[in-house]
Amino acid sequence: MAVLTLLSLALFIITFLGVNNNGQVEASHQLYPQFQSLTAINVLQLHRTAFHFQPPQNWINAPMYYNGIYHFFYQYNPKGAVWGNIIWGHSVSKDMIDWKALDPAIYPSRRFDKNGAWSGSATILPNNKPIILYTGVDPSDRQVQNYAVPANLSDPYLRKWIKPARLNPVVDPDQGVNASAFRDPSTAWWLNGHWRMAVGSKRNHRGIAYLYRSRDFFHWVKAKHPLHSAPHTGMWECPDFYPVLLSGKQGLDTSVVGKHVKHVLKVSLDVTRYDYYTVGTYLIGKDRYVPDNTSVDGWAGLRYDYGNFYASKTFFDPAKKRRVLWGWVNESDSTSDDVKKGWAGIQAIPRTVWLDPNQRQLMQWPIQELETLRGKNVQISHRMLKTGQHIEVEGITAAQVDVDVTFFIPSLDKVEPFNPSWSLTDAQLLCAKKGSKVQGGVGPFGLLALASENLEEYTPVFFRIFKSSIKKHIVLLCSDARSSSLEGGLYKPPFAGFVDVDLADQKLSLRSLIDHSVVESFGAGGKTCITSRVYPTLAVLENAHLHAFNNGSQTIVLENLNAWSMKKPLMMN
Ligand SMILES: *[C@@H]1O[C@H](CO)[C@@H](O)[C@H](O)[C@H]1NC(C)=O
Ligand SMILES: *[C@@H]1O[C@H](CO)[C@@H](O)[C@H](O)[C@H]1NC(C)=O
Ligand SMILES: *[C@@H]1O[C@H](CO)[C@@H](O)[C@H](O)[C@H]1NC(C)=O
Ligand SMILES: *[C@@H]1O[C@H](CO)[C@@H](O)[C@H](O)[C@H]1NC(C)=O
Ligand SMILES: *[C@H]1O[C@@H](CO)[C@H](O)[C@@H](O)[C@@H]1NC(C)=O
Repeated sequence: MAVLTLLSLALFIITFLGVNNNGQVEASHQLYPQFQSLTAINVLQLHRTAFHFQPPQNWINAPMYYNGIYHFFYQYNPKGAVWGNIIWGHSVSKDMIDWKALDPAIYPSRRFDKNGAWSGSATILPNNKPIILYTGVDPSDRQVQNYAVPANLSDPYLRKWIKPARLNPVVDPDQGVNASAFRDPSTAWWLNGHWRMAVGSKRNHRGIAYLYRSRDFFHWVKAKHPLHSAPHTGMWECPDFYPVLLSGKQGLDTSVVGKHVKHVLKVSLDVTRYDYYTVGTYLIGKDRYVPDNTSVDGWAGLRYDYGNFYASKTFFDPAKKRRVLWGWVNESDSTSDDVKKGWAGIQAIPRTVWLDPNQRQLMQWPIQELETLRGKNVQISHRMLKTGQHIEVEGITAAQVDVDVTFFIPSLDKVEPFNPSWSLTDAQLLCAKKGSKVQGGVGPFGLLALASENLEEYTPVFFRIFKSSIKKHIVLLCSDARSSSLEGGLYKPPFAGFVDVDLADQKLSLRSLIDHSVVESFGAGGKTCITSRVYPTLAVLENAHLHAFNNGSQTIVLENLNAWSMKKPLMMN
């Protein structure tokens, strides 16, 4: 029992590689041997984000907490801005805002990780000792699970990690496990005298989270049944399994079970490159997880974020009693652009996650610490937004801003019908069709981020409301990158998600964190989140503008808008 009060240190590390049976490394990402080890000479600053975490240069993708310090371990290429030479970069912070980079924590050095030190997670053992489980690639190119421990627990930054030869690897892929698709051990949880962890895998097209049990953390035995699996979902990367309270925003240690909680299983689906989750029940007797019948299990399921957001992990932060989600946001430009920029990949702003009172989905909100970066504030209240009207938010740094707005919808009479032939599982298709330019009934209304002076470039983030026979109202949130840049050769998708709200109060809120080349948005208080990467050519630095707009036939009231110019945190390298 004492263990339940001990805390899990979550460490989030990601793996993007597979190794095929010919022993050839095969990445989900393309490999670029010609660029892999080029040293970036110039780090281009134009689209570089200011308040989102990124290492000084090069390609990153992943994130931890222990004894008052937040640790972030990430898959990092020290030699170039494309995937390759992957080691565990390590940065530390007291608030997840200001960061200090340390020497790499883990890099290939032993037989059991000779060909790669990929993602993993951390757990805090009962004596308050952190331990990392990670995937190593051995000389036969098999994916094995290893452990690493801090060399000196008195060092508050846990700078040095050791990988004892004794007992490593702790898990070998057994008969029946595909050794080329067996990675990303989760944070372990303690239950009935055993530690448990999930490891991502697949068999044919079935995605699998294998379950392993151990008494001592070093000798692991595969359970007869996986924790969960689902057909036609492909490889499951970075499985994350944790409890959430039925009500309230407080987070829970990973080992908590009981009638007062539900469980969440998140998997990163390698085939679609999005992070999906289900809300469900952990059947303790059977040691299996079963999604609720309100959660779709697969590609049409709920996503943490409907934009660029992958390989995320959560951790329980005991200091603030919250569960924090951190995801990796890749670039939407080309590999050669990344080489020119000298950097690629940022982290989304860490988000507090909790169960929506409707118990069907999670809620997400930027950690409160972000607000310490808020500088100059501009407020606009009670303004009408008629059809076609824009209101510019002046006096803030529109390229680096936190904006939070509440719209009031005076009438829902003009809501446009939802054509039954449209897909209720593919919001992006609907956003592509309807966009911000096609006039609607109620909506499109929302924000125009990173807009150039004459609107040659802009990224609209907006709502559109439909009515249908199935459900009274269908609310769509879009973050449409199609007009974001005059530059060609970029990935400019009209990202979108549905928002599960009843509109009884006739209000919809939207918060966007705009940071040069990223627009990270939270619809309806964090019910639906979308992160877009955009690379304007005109709407840069002081030439970027921010507007609220309405292109629906129904007048909308901009009830309250607050925008804050954002300061740049310290990211010491
Ligand atoms: C461990 O870390 C502490 C605090 O930084 C330091 O004083 C001590 O010398 C370190 N011990 C070793 C063996 O490095
Ligand atoms: C094992 O995984 C690899 C990598 O994804 C895949 O190429 C291979 O087909 C899988 N083997 C089997 C038997 O499913
Ligand atoms: C879903 O599950 C709940 C109980 O968990 C049950 O009451 C309900 O009837 C189920 N709905 C469907 C459509 O199966
Ligand atoms: C609003 O609609 C008009 C007419 O279609 C279009 O020209 C304009 O670009 C739209 N505004 C936005 C923000 O998309
Ligand atoms: C991010 O980049 C875009 C454009 O290249 C790809 O389409 C996405 O699949 C990719 N996302 C991830 C998680 O790798």
